[in-house]
Amino acid sequence: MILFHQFFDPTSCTLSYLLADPVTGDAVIIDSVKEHVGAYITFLQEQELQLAWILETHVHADHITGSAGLREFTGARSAIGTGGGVGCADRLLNDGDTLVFGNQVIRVIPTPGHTPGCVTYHWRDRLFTGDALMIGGCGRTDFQGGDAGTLYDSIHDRLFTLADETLVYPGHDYRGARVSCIGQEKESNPRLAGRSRQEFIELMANLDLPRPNMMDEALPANLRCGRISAMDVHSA
Ligand SMILES: N[C@@H](CCC(=O)N[C@@H](CS)C(=O)NCC(=O)O)C(=O)O
Ligand SMILES: [Fe+2]
Repeated sequence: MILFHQFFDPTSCTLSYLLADPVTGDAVIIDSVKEHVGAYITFLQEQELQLAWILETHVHADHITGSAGLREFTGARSAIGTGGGVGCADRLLNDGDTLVFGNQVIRVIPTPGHTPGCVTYHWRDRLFTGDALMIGGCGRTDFQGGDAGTLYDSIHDRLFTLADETLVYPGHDYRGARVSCIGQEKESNPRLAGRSRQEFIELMANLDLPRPNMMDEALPANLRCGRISAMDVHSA
């Protein structure tokens, strides 16, 4: 039985993850994408898994979460870091909280900076870092309450203190990479390696990135746990 599956959404370059307990068949999905809810459900059925948790690493600006559809079809509960302003989630997560599915445990590590409510999920030998630490990159800090100094501290104090061999599975990759590890990012991440906190803040202030294409529809929908409102279409 499958324990771990990585999904890729080519439109937003989002990486989503399905984790499952091989004994009980309980599963968790991290950072689902609305357009792929049908594919996730087919996958769960084929693998005879029951979805227990729908987890978000943060309020996404570039795609709409699959949370609403998954909750409706599977009855699974949703969870997101506290501080993200998402009151509709079934559970709001704090530092050190644990999520249990079958005999598996996920630990919550707050990693704010890209947004104030960003969390990293730690399961077994791997981290799901969302848009805190990416492979050879990191989340931008120029909107959604982002703060480069806070992101630097999250990465250095909460992630780079973990064992070098801990695997890093990010929320996005724009260059075709799929997995890294803490040791590799410490040594060779071009935004971080050899840079002081002040240098990192300066670099992040000058990235000059275009806004995500879907930002205006994604943000309000994700703040409602993925439920679409006629209001969004109206105001768009
Ligand atoms: N062109 C992309 C923009 C993607 C983007 O801004 N991604 C955010 C994550 S929500 C980010 O932090 N990117 C970091 C980077 O590009 O260095 C889109 O429209 O989706
Ligand atoms: Fe993001």
